[in-house]
Amino acid sequence: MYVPRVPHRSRWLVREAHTEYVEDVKECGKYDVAVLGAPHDAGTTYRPGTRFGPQGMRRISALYGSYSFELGVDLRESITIADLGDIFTIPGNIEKSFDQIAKGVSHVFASGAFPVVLGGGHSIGYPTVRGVAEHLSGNLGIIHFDRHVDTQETDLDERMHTTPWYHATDLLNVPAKNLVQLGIGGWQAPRPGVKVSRERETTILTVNDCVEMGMEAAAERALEVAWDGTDAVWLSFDVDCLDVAFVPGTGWPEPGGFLPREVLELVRRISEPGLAGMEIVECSPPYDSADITSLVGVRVICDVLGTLVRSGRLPRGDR
Ligand SMILES: [Mn+2]
Repeated sequence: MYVPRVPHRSRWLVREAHTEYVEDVKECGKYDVAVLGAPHDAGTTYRPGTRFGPQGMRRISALYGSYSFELGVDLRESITIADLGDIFTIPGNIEKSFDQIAKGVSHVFASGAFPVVLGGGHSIGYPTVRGVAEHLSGNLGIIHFDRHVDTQETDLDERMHTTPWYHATDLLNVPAKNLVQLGIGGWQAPRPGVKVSRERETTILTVNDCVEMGMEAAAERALEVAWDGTDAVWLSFDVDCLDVAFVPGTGWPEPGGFLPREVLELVRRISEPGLAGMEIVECSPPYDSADITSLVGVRVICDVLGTLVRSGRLPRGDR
């Protein structure tokens, strides 16, 4: 199968050289993890630039080693990681880009490699989930970190980055009751989206909810919701769930978000039972300062992969 993409020679975690740039996308199933960029920001409603998110995260990934003292995991020893480059998205065409992204993620997921998608704006949440859900006989849950609900049907009359979960939960095997949304709050959560979240009975945990109940209890609640009757769970991580101080490089920064240590604890806990794949979205290097937003994005990926290794979910047992 041909997945149209832009060859991208820079490699994820390049300093440690434990990722391999894979020219032939048909080979990705030989790896435990496949990183691919979805540089699509045409669905952005205000500050653009997330098309450079994959570049930004790849570049800063060179700062990380492969070993985590806290997790007791060395990724290089434990798993193989391929970087497939970027999916060929069309800057002026949202719907066509959705088809490209869905096709790319579908191919990677079907290959058996764990997909790590570098966004891109949050509009990509719909096609990424579509690409995974089509391979499942059962249902898919979604754990969604964000300050914004992203559940309205359209924005500016299009399927923008404020709308992915309306369309994802329209898919037959992606029930809205298995969508849990962590970190919602502030003055940017649009009322049309909140109305849809209420109607479809998604589960919203605000930052204050999580702080009051504690991160452990919040993660347990998220897992209960996402895994209730589902076969797999997708992780969608919008960097703006963190306080604006930590993520200046994003389209809709919002004060009052999570602290890095809070969000990393949540991410580690929700990854433990396994995931179908993950995406990091809304990282916009043109607005970033000293690459710290990209640094957060890569850190979340490393912690998810490390947790999956530690809990025995990676590498895949069947190879
Ligand atoms: Mn957001």
